[in-house]
Amino acid sequence: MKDALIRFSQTAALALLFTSAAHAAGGHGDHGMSMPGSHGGAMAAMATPLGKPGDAARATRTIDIDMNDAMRFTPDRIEVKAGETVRINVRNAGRIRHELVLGTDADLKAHYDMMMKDPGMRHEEANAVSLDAGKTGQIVWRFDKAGTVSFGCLEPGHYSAGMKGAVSVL
Ligand SMILES: [Cu+2]
Repeated sequence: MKDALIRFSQTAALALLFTSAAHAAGGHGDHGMSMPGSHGGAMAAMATPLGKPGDAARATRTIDIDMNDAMRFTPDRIEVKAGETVRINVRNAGRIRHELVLGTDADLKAHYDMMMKDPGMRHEEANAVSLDAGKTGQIVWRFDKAGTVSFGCLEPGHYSAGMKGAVSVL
């Protein structure tokens, strides 16, 4: 356990270093990063191509997505039509906690950095579902605009291991 904690601190320190380096490098300016401390609700309220929480009664279909301990979503690519409301039925097929958070890449990255510093954090917003082993949950979401909406598992170590996917809004 002590080893694990030390390893985690190192990982967190590395993540911080990387974040600082990325900020120092600058020159992006192509996306509005969430400000530190804005975790919780801010994502859904932001004006992005993300879309918004949907009305379950208007859901046109259900899309099943599995999460597993190989740090993968299955499927990791889904397609929806602009204006469509879908029910995303998420199942944790693994033995450890996973979550599915919908967002822009910038938001997911920013939230992931926060999760690395505060691993106990749980996502309870409408754009996320956090599940213990064997559990299922749902996100009902309305995808408003054509483009790509990302999703990822922000549990420490998962997103960076490639636990991510994308919704193509056509
Ligand atoms: Cu995960």
